[in-house]
Amino acid sequence: MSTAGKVIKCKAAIIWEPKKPFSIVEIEVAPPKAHEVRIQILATGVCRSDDHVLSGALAVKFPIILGHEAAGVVESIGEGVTSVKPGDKVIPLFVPQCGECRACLHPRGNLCTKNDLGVSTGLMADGTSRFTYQGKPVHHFVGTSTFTEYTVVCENAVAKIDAAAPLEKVCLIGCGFSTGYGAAVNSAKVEPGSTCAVFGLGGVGLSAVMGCKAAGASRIIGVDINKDKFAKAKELGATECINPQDFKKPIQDVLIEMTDGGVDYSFEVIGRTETMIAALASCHMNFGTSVAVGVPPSASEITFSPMLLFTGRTWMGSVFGAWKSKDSVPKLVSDFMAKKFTLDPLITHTLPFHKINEAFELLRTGKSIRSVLLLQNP
Ligand code: CND
Ligand code: ZN
Ligand code: ZN
Repeated sequence: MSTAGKVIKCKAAIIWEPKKPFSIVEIEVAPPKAHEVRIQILATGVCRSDDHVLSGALAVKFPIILGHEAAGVVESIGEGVTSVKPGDKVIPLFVPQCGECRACLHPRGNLCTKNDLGVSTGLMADGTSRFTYQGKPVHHFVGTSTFTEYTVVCENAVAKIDAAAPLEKVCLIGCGFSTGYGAAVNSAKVEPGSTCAVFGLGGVGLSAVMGCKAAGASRIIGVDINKDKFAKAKELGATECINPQDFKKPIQDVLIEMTDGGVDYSFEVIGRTETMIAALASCHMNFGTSVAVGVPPSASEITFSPMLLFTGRTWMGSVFGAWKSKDSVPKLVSDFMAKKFTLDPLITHTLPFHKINEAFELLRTGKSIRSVLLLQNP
């Protein structure tokens, strides 16, 4: 029996307040309104940005359903939806692409103004939520909310993908892989023969390593305080790895010495203000570019010497790897299907949805790269 047009009761992982675990409860998911799509989520990755909400670093409105790296199947569509239909395999997009705003129309922009990042409302475009628990609304997260069996997203925030794509793998194209890889190939535009440093070797940082390698970098230096990350980083293209805790001097001084004055490109993929400055200072003063990928705590500010910029360095940020999401995600999935890159080394754990708290513990203790939670059998 079709569920289209009806409220769906299903399981979702709700966070009630920071520093508390997820509770899996039965929620109600309203049908999609005009220009909205209801998706059955089948696989979702666990990214550090979700954990930034749990730790209290990223400010959102509670209660909330987190999750922004997923893949699923369209269950039903609202009025006026033309780009997807029920049964299509899709990836929700935490950076939408409306195609009409200045960012979408600019050749370089990808941060569509319809996004719900930064100061988040936790609501759909009409100012309401599609999720309720015991009659009370529950907030959405960055327009995706994938830690639930069913979610509702705006049509601008969903991309149709290859029907043959393995959802338990390509869910990483919804965030981690695309964010890191794109930071290297789109934001920095790493050139053949260049020297790169990647700070933070988690799922996003390792994807930046893969992007640097694909772009032809000849030296890729991985930087992490967890040396257990080094073997995988080397497997994916890092030529050397260093642990800041092994040195008495600041890591930027170590990198400047190792590279005759600084790297061509550095990437901060941790989300800490100190390492953002260290990454900037690590790149060459004349032509070095540093890309901030890690999500900083909402309330943080940075103080740094303006000489770092005055002497010629470039500092830029990169959200979702600078990909125009709705156009690029289907192509990235096709490239994966054509074996142009691999996702397997990034997926260290695959767990059933009810083990979501365990998956976050694996991330916090540095034991996982990416955990993928399976909601049904994809
Ligand atoms: P994950 O936690 O897996 O990786 C971070 C890595 O940094 C770990 O290996 C840590 O050991 C390492 N680390 C921690 N502190 C330090 C330090 N002081 N010096 C060196 N290394 C350190 O996280 P992830 O890969 O899932 O995400 C990385 C960041 O990217 C995180 O801040 C996340 O919120 C952000 C992000 C950004 C975007 C975007 O669009 N820009 C999208 N999703 C996630
Ligand atoms: Zn993410
Ligand atoms: Zn737009």
